[in-house]
Amino acid sequence: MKKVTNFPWLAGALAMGLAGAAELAYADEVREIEIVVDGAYRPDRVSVRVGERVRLRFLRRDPSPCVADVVFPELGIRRILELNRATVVELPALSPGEYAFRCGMGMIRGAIVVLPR
Ligand SMILES: [Cu+2]
Repeated sequence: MKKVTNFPWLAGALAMGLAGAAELAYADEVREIEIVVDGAYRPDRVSVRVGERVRLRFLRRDPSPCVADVVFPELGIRRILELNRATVVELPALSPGEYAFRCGMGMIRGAIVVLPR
């Protein structure tokens, strides 16, 4: 028999059954969601599932200094958004609930909604 050690994922899949392996692959995937910043956040509500790995890409099209930073108050995250650039915010593992994000002055707002599995 050939070396199975070259394919640890295959050995793992056989050991845990294919359903379990599919679940594992899903957990390793990162879902990237683009949010365009142009007078508002579009979309301004993003739903995710508990356990889902999520990366937000804020694409700032709006030159107003109002939107120059984005803040997630409950998560202790603040990022400067450069104009016409994507700024990535990787979300930590979150419990079900709603987590606000807003511009530095709180004038435009959005929310991440974490749904239970
Ligand atoms: Cu603002």
